[in-house]
Amino acid sequence: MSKGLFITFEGIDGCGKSTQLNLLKEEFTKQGIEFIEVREPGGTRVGEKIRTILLDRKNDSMTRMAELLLFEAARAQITEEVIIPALEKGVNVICDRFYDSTTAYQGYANKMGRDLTDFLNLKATNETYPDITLLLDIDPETACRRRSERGEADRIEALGLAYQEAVREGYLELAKSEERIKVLDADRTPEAIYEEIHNLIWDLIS
Ligand code: T5A
Repeated sequence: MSKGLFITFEGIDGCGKSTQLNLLKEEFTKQGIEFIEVREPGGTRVGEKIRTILLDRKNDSMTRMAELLLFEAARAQITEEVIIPALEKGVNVICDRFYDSTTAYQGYANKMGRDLTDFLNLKATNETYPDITLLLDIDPETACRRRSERGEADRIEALGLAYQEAVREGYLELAKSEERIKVLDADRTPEAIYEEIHNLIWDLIS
């Protein structure tokens, strides 16, 4: 049996990942393509508890190392409990964020360093790599405007535009060295972005 396809969506907060992920889910469902959807941090009983701690604005004293290790703990749980078993059964996995988020947010923006984040990412995922990563690239002002229409910011969103700009730079730097990461201009209509995603995914499927 062939392994499932592992598809991840990445980008700064409010870049439109979830919107695109939903369009892909709709198309997979219509075409009878088997998949599961997961999100990070979260997606398991343990992971959702960790998510609550990570995003709670009251936890503003959380150290950078504690934050990094909590993201990796949630990732270790979902990779072993959900992602690897699904891929091994031949089921496609669509994931809203995976370890590239840690590289961009904790490694670059929080300056924890690539050596440390690469090491922890490999350990937490047991070297499980996405087949394709769709990086929705957008300027932080536009993303912030989109998000603000939705209500109060969580702990990480509340870090502001300069932080999101550093995250964006981290993602773009990372994309230069990773063939699997496809950089998409996210400042377009959802339909125009999705057309590009559709073509990339169907190239892989066929
Ligand atoms: N994090 C996560 C780390 O720091 N390290 C890690 O290792 C991991 C895994 C997760 C937070 O944790 C951080 C990153 C995050 O700060 P989250 O709640 O999952 O938090 O937040 P996000 O992943 O950022 O998800 P959001 O829901 O906030 O944003 P999305 O999914 O990027 O955006 P989406 O699709 O919900 O769209 C946002 C708004 O824009 C509109 C939508 O309708 C919506 O209102 N929109 C568009 N408008 C115009 N044109 C388009 N093309 C549009 N697309 C969407």
